[in-house]
Amino acid sequence: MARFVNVAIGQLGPIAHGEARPQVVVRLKALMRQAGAMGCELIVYPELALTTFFPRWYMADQAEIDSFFEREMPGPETQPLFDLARELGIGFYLGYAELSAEQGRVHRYNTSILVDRTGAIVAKYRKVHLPGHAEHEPWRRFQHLEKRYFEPGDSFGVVKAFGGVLGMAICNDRRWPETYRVMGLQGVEMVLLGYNTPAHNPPSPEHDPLSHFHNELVMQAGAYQNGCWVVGVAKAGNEDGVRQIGNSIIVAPSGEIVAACTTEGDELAIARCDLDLTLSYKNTTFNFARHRQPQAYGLIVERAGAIPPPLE
Ligand code: CDT
Repeated sequence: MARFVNVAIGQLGPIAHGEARPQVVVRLKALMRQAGAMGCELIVYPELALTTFFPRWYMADQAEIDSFFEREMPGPETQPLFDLARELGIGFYLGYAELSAEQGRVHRYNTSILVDRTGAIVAKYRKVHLPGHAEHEPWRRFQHLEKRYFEPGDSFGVVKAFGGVLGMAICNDRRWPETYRVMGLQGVEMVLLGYNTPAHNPPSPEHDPLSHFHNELVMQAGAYQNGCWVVGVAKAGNEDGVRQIGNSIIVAPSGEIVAACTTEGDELAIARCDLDLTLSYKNTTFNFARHRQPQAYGLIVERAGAIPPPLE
């Protein structure tokens, strides 16, 4: 029997600094209702989808920093989203800043959750590849302080949900082939990922005109090389003076883009994703068991930075 997942991209336009959680949740619910009206069973929202992208500011006051974090999920302000999910029978991926206390220590992560059609959280993922920097760099027009505000996560898991094997990643993770391959080795059939990508990257402005190309390139390659669907969803537009790319897309296991947003605002795009389209890739060109040569890949896990051979 064919296995289809009707997936919606729930792209968000900017969330202003002063926009309160309940206002944002109203926007998320409007997109969820549209997705329901179009027959979708899963909607994917962006990274840090409840607030502005706060790592663009240097903050020294911990109380101010923590005002962007969620201490519980669902909490009183996010519960209405879970209630609507249950009412409509739609699951969702949601990115948010997580503040948790574990073994007497406070931890802060850039997190996403997967919620099933009953409104239950079935998986949680903590962003592994935190981009940017940890100290204030005043030369930048805006900061990218994820390395200051978050700890990295330590794994890429997958979960059986929506009739298939699903995995999650967040923003910068999508640029790293290891992200997809670690999940590919667990049989992932669909990777969900939200992002906030500034149209301008202060350390490498020469890449700016290529930001859509790079966005599509990495997700298309990740999908094809692992025979899986990839659903990439932006928080887009001019957010507090910083423009972020949209370019949200759904990529098939062939590497082809099958759905895309065209604006930088709140926007839905949908696709009927046949999970069995993964099979011809997983069973032929990317039959891992048959073709991979792990004995040749040792450096991948032994070494982080590149060490070129010494000069003659
Ligand atoms: N949020 C996030 O991870 N953004 C990064 C920006 C990279 S430049 C510091 C991204 O990969 O889009």
